[in-house]
Amino acid sequence: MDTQSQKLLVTAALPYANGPLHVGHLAGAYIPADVYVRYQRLKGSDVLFICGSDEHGVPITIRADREGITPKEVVDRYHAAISESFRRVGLEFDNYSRTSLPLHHRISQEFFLTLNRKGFVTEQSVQQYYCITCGRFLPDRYIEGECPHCHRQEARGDQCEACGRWLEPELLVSPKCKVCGSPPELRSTKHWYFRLSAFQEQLEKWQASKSEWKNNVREFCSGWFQEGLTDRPITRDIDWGVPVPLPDAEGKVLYVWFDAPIGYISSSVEWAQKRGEPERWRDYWCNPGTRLIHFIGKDNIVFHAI
Ligand code: B3M
Ligand code: ZN
Repeated sequence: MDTQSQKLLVTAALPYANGPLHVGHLAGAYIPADVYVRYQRLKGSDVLFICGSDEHGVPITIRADREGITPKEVVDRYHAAISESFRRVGLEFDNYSRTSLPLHHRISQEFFLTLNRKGFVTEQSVQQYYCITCGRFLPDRYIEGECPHCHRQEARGDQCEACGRWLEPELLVSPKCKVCGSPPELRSTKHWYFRLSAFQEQLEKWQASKSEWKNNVREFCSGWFQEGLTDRPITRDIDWGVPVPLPDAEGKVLYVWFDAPIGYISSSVEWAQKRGEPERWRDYWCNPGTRLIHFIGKDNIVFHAI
């Protein structure tokens, strides 16, 4: 291909705005991405380099609760600090956005509504822990208890950090609300699920065509395909995030891993708007000749590759 006209869309994982950047983040994803972008530009490639702060998710609300401030105050503080770190290191994104922007909320909601209209979202009733003292449903990370495998005491509802096993909150022995320490009770609530299972065949074929992907990424995906893709809940009962755009969804927000990858797109749209060429993002995102390259940490493989 003529490298002069090659369009490259390069993204670097959106850092969580719940703490400062450290050297590991810079060395692992951001500096390699920046080096790659500079190299491609020297070669004459047409590159759009996109990033932004990931401002939703339970780690942010947990920090806010712990410090007695609002999630908005948490993300304002760390978005500013992270942006400043990137500036001082000399990292130059074409756009550094943030997922709390109304633009990002609107685009994420459009994705949800399109999937819903096409029948890829289903509503399900589930049993979930509820804290009576705090008066709310508890996301997985708000629950702690004894790990059923290694018996460590403060295992989290989603994972035990001592033995590394993935958990479900209902598996914890003597679960407790992480905020107030009371034992929660199971209540029924409803959530919306993305029908990932419907895409197994299509995704498997697509992945098989990506011979240039790194081996560890391909193997990781193959493992998921072998186990079989299952439908995933894409909503949460917290009051910080992108509201679920349906009339009967009071108090529900989109799961952070549903909206965060859309952040790459909304950051590109914001870039185009700032240039006064609001449709320009389509030259990259809607062009079948574009190469999309993600710089990410290994914990993020599944959310980018599948
Ligand atoms: N906010 C970073 C992390 O898992 C996560 C990346 C989102 S990329 C769309 O540490
Ligand atoms: Zn509680």
